[in-house]
Amino acid sequence: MTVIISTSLVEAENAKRLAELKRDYEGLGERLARRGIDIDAIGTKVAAYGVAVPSWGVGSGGTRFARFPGSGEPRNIFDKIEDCGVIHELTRATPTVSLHIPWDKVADLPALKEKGASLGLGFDAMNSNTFSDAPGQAHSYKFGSLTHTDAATRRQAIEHNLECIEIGKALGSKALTVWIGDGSNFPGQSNFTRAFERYLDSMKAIYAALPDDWRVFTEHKMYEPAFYSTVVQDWGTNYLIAQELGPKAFCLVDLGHHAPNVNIEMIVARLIQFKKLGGFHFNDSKYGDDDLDTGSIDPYRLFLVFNELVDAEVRKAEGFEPAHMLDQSHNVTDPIESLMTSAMEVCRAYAQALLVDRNALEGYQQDNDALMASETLKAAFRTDVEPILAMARLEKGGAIAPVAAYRASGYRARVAAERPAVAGGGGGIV
Ligand SMILES: [Mn+2]
Repeated sequence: MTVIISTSLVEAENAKRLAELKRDYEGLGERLARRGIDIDAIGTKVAAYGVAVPSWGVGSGGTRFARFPGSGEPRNIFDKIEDCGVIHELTRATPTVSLHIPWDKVADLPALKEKGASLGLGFDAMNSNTFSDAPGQAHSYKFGSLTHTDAATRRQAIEHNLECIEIGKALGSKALTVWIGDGSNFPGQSNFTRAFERYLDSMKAIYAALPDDWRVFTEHKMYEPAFYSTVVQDWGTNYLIAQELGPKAFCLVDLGHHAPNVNIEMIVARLIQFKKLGGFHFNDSKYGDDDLDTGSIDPYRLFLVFNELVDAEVRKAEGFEPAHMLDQSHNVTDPIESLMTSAMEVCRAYAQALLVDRNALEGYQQDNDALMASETLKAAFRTDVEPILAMARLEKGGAIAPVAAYRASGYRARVAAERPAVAGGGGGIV
């Protein structure tokens, strides 16, 4: 296994913090024991948890106004995989990478697979891109892709998704995520019913090529780039798609793809109940699809989503196997630091949700004790689980304080010297 950040540096960084961590862990263990919770059992579950890193997240993103590149940005997928390797080495919580095609297209797929394996990384869901035109493609997606009025354009978009499946097969991926930007900017521009019929026909052609052990995740998004109507605009349409396509089709929930104040955790519960929750794109938002760092704006909402996930996990809900991925765009931070912090926030929400006293909660629900039901969730959310997360990282060979260890390593300055700045890049909002 290749090590990017020196093991001795991580050990030296951990040594500075080990005594305090042990005291904090013991103290928390004692407090949790009083609530009837075994801290080691929580730690074991947290240690087994992983979230996929988006390959497109390790470069600086941008807005529709400008992109401000950082130093040492990855130039290609091999550089991106190394950055993802750093994130996993220090957090031990991101064992897989989710690729975006054609941004991450390479001629030598076995070399890419081998590169991932050398860093302990596997490949999560493949993401297709028919929301922008690739250089030299025959038909433009300006007016749509899988739902385009022109059959040849739809065919081209289908073929692209089939290619993503083939690339994924070579890398050991087991899922395809499809998000399209198709929609309209003017009332009357598009026939809602015809467009959705064309979408279903296109997706059926993609679904037919899906290997037996694969799943397809369709991702809804309320608006943008289309500003009047979007073909796959909400979870209701998404559920209809998954139903129409069949048992290998599931809905993907990107936390930023809803109207403000929508009860996302309730959508999650519904999709679990009807066995169609495929996975997540974790991020956070204030106004729209902001793609901010997970848990940076509303950590309580993230916790409430995980509360539903743990509820399903505890009762062993049938067909419950969601894929967990981050999907963020980093404009003002070092993407590696943002992704490490976000992965830890997801672990934190999971750990907090594991602390919910579910028997007590059920009793309060049964008795219509609204205040105590809410307080039961709050008691879990208010618990500082950092010692559990840090101990899990330490025991798996990671860093007690990943961002501090990363800064001490000088990795960014090192790659800045090796990687000349490139124009453009594959940062984006998806
Ligand atoms: Mn997304």
